[in-house]
Amino acid sequence: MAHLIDGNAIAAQVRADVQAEVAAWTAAGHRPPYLAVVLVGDDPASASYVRGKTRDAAEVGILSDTLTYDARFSETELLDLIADLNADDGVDGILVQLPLPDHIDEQKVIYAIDPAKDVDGFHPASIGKLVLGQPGFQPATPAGIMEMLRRSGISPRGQHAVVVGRSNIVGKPMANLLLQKGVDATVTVCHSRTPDLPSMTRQADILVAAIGRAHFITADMVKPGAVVIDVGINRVEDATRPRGYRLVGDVDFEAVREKAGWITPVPGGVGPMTRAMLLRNTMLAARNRLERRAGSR
Ligand code: BQF
Repeated sequence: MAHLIDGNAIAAQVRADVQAEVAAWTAAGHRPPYLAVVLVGDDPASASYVRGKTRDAAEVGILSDTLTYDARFSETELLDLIADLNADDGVDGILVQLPLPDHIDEQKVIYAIDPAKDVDGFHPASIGKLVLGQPGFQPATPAGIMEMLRRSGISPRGQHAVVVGRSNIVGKPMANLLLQKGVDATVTVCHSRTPDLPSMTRQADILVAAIGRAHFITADMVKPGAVVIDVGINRVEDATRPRGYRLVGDVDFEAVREKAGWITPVPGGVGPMTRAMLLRNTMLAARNRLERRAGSR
């Protein structure tokens, strides 16, 4: 039976660390870090993610506002808003909740955010630094997974990590973090068009599942004793639940937990870590921006 990696508990540790950093920061006479959150459209899941993020921010002493617009908000209006937030010295971090409505080009929006305020780590400048192994904003989900491994005492050094999924937000940055000097995993990236996926995943000492399909990773695809990290958040119908559905990951949890050495649950695994790493990036933004202003004087 696998050890459970408790994302709620580890995220609470990270929040406590950020809370202490924020307290020291304000005690030194600085204003608290400030995060601007932009929510466009009426996707209930997005609204719920945003509420979770701003609740966590408040808990650790980070100030935030959520700027909410209906789905008719235009791309131009959004780009103008981002320009205003970029120019506002009181704003440390800018988070535009994804996905955006179809008439808005996400890439244009991501490029428009000042890289110094890119707390989601999606700007090409942030991704470039990550790939080059330089310090900067790291996308919260893969950064959260690295933190979970560290705090669980799991070292990727010399391990074969197999990442299933090649998104810009999870799969690609995850593979790059595992490849970093000092982390030293050997990394394979697989995706929906990989032939004979089970033969690949069975080679994984560390398996990261970021496919977006419920129960996709079955026990026969997992090496005995492997570390299994489940990034999926999928709704499956469940008449016994008040909302008529429940959340499951990309991993067939009940079967895989019998075979794996370590496993993350859904909910309560990677998701809470994603939220916690946003707080860390926001503290970093406040620190870096102050340093930059001091340096330019
Ligand atoms: C948990 C996201 C798909 C598309 C856009 C805690 C989150 C999720 C689950 C969360 C996600 C997924 C986020 C749990 C942020 C992760 O207890 O298991 C937190 O807030 N997430 C998002 O902002 O946009 C998404 C998934």
